[in-house]
Amino acid sequence: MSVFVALTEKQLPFELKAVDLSANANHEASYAATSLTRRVPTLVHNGFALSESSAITEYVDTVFEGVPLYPTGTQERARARQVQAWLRSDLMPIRHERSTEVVFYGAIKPPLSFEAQATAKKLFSVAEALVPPGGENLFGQWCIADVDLALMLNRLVLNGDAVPERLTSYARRQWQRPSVQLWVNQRRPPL
Ligand SMILES: N[C@@H](CCC(=O)N[C@@H](CS)C(=O)NCC(=O)O)C(=O)O
Repeated sequence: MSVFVALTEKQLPFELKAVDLSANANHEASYAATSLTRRVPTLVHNGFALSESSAITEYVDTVFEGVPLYPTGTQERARARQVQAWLRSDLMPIRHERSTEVVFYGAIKPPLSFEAQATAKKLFSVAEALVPPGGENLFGQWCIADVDLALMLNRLVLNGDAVPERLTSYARRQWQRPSVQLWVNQRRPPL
């Protein structure tokens, strides 16, 4: 999602190729030849292939003009990277119990375990410290870390879990961004 949004925000022409993970297509020789880590997403640009979404969005922001994907200030930029790295390496109970099926297929999952509830509290306290009251974005101007944080919050919001009002409004506003809506409304194969 973040790579799709990044390419769309930059108004770059690109071709999207789906990889069937359920058929282990990411381990086939043709895919492994482009993705060192055999994971999705992988960007291929002028023969250069790169996996790991935050590495890709940084690359895209560095190489292409247009809407900035990261804040321009050094410290805010570092903070945006911190948010991205944290969201990708922590909060596993939420990711397991509120998979992206909730977000992109409208699935509703059973109540959160105690562990996931504790994880949600941690997410809320970090997000409340970062999202300015009444602010639309984390760092004034929109950046790609807003998409990542909104996705994590929407795992809970869209399942109907209790989420602080301010964070719910933030996640819902971020979700209305046209590049995000383009991804949300992509045709997806049935589960
Ligand atoms: N931190 C990575 C995560 C990538 C990732 O977990 N990709 C999953 C699908 S969402 C994948 O390729 N799974 C297949 C596998 O690891 O074999 C990123 O942001 O790109």
